Amino acid sequence: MPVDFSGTWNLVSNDNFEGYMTALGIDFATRKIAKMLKPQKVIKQDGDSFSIHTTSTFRDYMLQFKIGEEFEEDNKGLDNRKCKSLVTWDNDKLICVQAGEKKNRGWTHWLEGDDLHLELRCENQVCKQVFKRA
Ligand code: YOG
Repeated sequence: MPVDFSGTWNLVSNDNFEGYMTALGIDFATRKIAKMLKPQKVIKQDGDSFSIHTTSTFRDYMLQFKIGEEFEEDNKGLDNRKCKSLVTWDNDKLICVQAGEKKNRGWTHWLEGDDLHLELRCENQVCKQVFKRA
């Protein structure tokens, strides 16, 4: 049985989100707002199909994908750059590679104890987020 990320998760820590946003070219004013947010993730996992809905008081972002199937991602409301994204399993970790203009862009999700972890990567910046079940 694979791990199950399904559930509603609240952000509890957010390390170097500023560096990650700067690498994505997010402007100063938007970064100041974004770093105050405590986003929630609602994850639905059904076999190889996932939806990850990240919501906040400022912007929302919805992602749907199937493991092993490359898709066009528009990052609408984030940096708005299009990329070709692919999510695969690496043991119990969910790994997304976001190929496009930005080098080394992607993210990794995994569970640790009762917590959901997320590493967000762009160029030479790594943001580390931890979520707890709502
Ligand atoms: O998650 O890709 O779970 O999509 C990353 C924000 C902030 C908007 C959030 C809104 C990057 C202004 C999504 C925050 C900074 C700043 C709540 C992370 C860009 C713009 C939406 C992500 C994956 C993995 C699923």
